Amino acid sequence: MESLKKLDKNLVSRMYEGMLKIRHFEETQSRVFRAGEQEGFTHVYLGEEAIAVGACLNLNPDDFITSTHRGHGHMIAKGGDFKKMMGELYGRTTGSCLGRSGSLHIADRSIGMLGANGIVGDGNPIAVGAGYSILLRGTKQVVVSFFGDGATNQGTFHESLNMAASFNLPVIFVIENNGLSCGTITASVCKVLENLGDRSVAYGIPGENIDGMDVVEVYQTVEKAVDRARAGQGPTLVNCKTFRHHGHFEGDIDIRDEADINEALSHDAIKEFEERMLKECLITQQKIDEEHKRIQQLVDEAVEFARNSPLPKPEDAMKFVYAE
Ligand SMILES: Cc1ncc(C[n+]2csc(CCOP(=O)(O)OP(=O)(O)O)c2C)c(N)n1
Repeated sequence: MESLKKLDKNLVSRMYEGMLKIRHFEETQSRVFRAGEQEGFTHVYLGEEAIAVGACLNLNPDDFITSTHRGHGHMIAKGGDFKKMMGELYGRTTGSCLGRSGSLHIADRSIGMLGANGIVGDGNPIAVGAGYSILLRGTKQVVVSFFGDGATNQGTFHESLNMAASFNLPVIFVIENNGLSCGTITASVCKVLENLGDRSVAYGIPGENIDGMDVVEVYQTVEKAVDRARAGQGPTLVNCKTFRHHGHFEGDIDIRDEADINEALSHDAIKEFEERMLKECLITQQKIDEEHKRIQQLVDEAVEFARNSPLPKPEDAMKFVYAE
């Protein structure tokens, strides 16, 4: 593992802050959702923080991301505002989609977050569309599409990679490979699960298989892919191995063995990053404790803001509906 001292100090602290923001937001989201404070479904990103943060730290505000049903972490990493996000999760008018999207379709165009998505594999064609628009407009923007290992067996994955490769589109396809697709162990339906990045060969583009629990490795791999994309050299596929802490959705039965979960939890991306920073004297335990507290307070304020925000009015239900 590379020394953190070789990296820009500001980058190291942004990596840490980004991961902590997702961790505290999602732990709180899990708690308030299970307490019955919100409607619908919610899938949290706990455990996978290093992927969204490592990837998005390479992006500019006008770059785009597409996301999945597990989208809160991506939105936070792209600069999502806690209050607008909690407002949305509570279905309030102060939410980033005015309370109409909830968790599964949360979006914020002002930060280039084109949307979480309830349809598995559907972020990829949207990313290709955004990439094509960049090509037509002749800008230097890029798109990062996040999706799970389960989504790599959807037709949309293959169609999207083929089109992005053929047109040299500036899209980085990032697989969040937690080895599970709801209650299906993905290895039982996919022979190349470990090295899903090798599927890039079929489309003539570069592919990487990396440790998605190491924010530095994710950052550096996506950095290369973003450089290629901005230089007009086309897409890259990045397979990040990771572990999700909770069951598929909040309230779901977890199909995994408790011993396996505990073993995986002992390699937590954030804890290991804190240990690395402490070992290299880049942070003190006191500062770590203060950071956890500071970020939890921001989340708590966002929850209070959302709880006190108005619900949409029934008579406004047809507003912003484009088709009848
Ligand atoms: C087209 C489609 N098929 C099935 C589902 C039901 N479904 C929701 S999430 C999911 C599993 C997705 O697994 P993966 O892509 O690996 O993402 P993860 O949940 O592991 O982050 C499935 C099958 C769906 N929402 N959309």
